[in-house]
Amino acid sequence: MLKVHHLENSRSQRILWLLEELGVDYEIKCYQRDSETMLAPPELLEIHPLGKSPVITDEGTTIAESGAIIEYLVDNYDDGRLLPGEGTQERLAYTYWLHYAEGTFMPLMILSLVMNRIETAPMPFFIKPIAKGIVAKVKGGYLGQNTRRNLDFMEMSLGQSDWFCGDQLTAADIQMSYAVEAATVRSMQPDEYPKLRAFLERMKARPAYQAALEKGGPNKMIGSD
Ligand SMILES: N[C@@H](CCC(=O)N[C@@H](CS)C(=O)NCC(=O)O)C(=O)O
Repeated sequence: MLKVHHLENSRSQRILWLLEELGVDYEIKCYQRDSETMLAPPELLEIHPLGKSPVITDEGTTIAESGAIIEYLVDNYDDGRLLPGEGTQERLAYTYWLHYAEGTFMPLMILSLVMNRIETAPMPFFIKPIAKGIVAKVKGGYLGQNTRRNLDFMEMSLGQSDWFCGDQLTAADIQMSYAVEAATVRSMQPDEYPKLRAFLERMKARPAYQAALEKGGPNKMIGSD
């Protein structure tokens, strides 16, 4: 049976959500993060050389990287509901958002997480002003400007439609969900980006999303405390 190697509080939540939307039977093997470093446990290295999650195994094949997993699952198990038709504008948008989430936006969210961590890390008092100065420079320059530009773009792209590729949920929305959730805790003020927030509310209201949460356990976004 298809197995999801699921790391707590991680991107693999969206793979569970996709499998629930597709109605595929699967089993979950859960892994806990190291409570100090937040890294995945070494057992995940036995599944894939990078030791990251998500990873799935299906019919003797191991597949890592969310985008590749999503493409594999849609190719093999979708009946056409979560993938726009070939040659359409929606299909172009689908390909774009599927790659954009991890290729463009998540690196900004990781840098954001690192900067937030440096700001609050315990360190000798005489180092603190230097560290804070570096963080302020990064946040005020490259990180802040690029994050804002990307969030504005994502908000604008939702336009009048419910999902990133139009009025139908696609697997690209499932890929985007983790990126938008990460932004809410790392980069957005509570009163900003109403369309992105409404997107997350629509996601949470879906029975398949709730079923995935029930099976995978609570999913707390890292960077939310
Ligand atoms: N781009 C990869 C990122 C994979 C990734 O970084 N996963 C995180 C969980 S959200 C992880 O395994 N972190 C634990 C670690 O790096 O040890 C994907 O989308 O699959």
